[in-house]
Amino acid sequence: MNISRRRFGKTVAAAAGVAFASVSLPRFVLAQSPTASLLKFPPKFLWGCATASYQIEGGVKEDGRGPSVWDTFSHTPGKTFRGDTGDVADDSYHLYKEDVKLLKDMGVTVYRLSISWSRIFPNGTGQPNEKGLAYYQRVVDELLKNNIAPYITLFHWDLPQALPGGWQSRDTSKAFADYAAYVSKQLSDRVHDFFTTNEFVCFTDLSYKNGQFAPGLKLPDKQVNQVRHHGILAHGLAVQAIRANARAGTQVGLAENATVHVPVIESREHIEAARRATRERNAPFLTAVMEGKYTDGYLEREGTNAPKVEAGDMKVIGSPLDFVGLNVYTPEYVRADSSRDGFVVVQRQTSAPHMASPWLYIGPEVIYWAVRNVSDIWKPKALYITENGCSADDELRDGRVEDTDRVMYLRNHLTHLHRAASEGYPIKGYFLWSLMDNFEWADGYSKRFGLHYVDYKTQKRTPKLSAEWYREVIARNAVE
Ligand code: PNW
Repeated sequence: MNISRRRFGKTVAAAAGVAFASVSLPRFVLAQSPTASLLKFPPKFLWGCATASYQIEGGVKEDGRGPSVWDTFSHTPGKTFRGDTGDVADDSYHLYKEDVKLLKDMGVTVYRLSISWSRIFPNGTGQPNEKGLAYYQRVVDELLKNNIAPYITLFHWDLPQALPGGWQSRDTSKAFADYAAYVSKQLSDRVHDFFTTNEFVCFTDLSYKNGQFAPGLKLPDKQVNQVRHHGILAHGLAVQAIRANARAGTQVGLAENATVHVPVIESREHIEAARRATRERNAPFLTAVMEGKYTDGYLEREGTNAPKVEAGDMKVIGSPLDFVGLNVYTPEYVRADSSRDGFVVVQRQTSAPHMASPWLYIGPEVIYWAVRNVSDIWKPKALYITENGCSADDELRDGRVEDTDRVMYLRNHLTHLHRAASEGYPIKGYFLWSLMDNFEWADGYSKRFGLHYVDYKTQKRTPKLSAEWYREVIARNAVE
């Protein structure tokens, strides 16, 4: 039986009460007692880190890699901070053994990395490039040698530039399925877990509607909805392609940054409002994937701008998954109201605290509600936190980075994740974003999310205080 955190707390308090009554120990003894202060995770809980190909690899012209939309975009003046590009990034293309060692030193047992599609298919389709595949085989083998299980994301935004029309074209969804089929066939002898796509909203809306990510377009709503449809269709087709081509037992899911709705007060009406908001406000993405249909609300709202859907698409999109991965960063607060939707998203206070990235508002309960809302609505078999972490103004002083603010951020999030685990939600593991500082997309190298500080001039990696802290968490399987 799962004992809830609250009940656990009461039990501990009661036991402590007895101890206090008989020997009247000073209070701080309780605070230092390991059993009273440690929040233990389930015995087989998986602790990991996450990265993405274009953000860490560099080696963009190496071994026959074709260009991706992010090469083109980052080399276009004005698109990224100070014109930063992923040409070199962390040079993990060459330094991957060192990076595996960083993982090993922290004691992580799972690592989420992504594959650059254009290393494998330089033109997006056609003949595979064996040298590109060989790189990932080397990385995977190095991980396995160190008892770290690779979890592979097939698409983390670095779309092959050569694909005509990018995600505006339905053919791109099919090309993605072919690529997924090939990679999963080649790697599933050593890789057990695959994620299809990472964060639909980022490679659709942010890329084709807001223009802040590659390819930097600002299309009208109707075309954006079609791009979104091609994104989720690509995911569904890839799920089927992996099931048809990978070794039996291969596990498939996706990594999605669903908008997370937190009830303003934990009461029944607001909890229900947050649930309704989760379904409706993720309608073009996770809701469609989990339900195999667009909600009536979405179709009504979009009207004539709704995407063109071909027969069979929604069934493909709703292909059953083995797990759902959630990238969790920032909360939206919701309250119940009497409107037709039954919820209202509360405007953020101007005083709401955030980390170094201005969008990264802090609300650690977000991770609990991410797991709970998704579980309560769709009952996935298993869940992972596929990303969680933060940017901070890290500075190397006397060889150290004392990122106490990142530790604060992480500690609080893990406390709320612990609550989800102790209430019995099927949360299997946690991938911290990120192993090391890297190319933070349009923000270039100006924002650092790593547990390891990277000196981009020398490529030296230095563990931050947070890496030391994470190692303790993993060793104890608990957060303090
Ligand atoms: C995720 N936002 O992206 C990505 O999966 C990572 O590649 C990225 O480095 C990480 O989070 C940190 O940003 C996001 O503006 C990018 O809300 C932007 C947003 C959210 C997530």
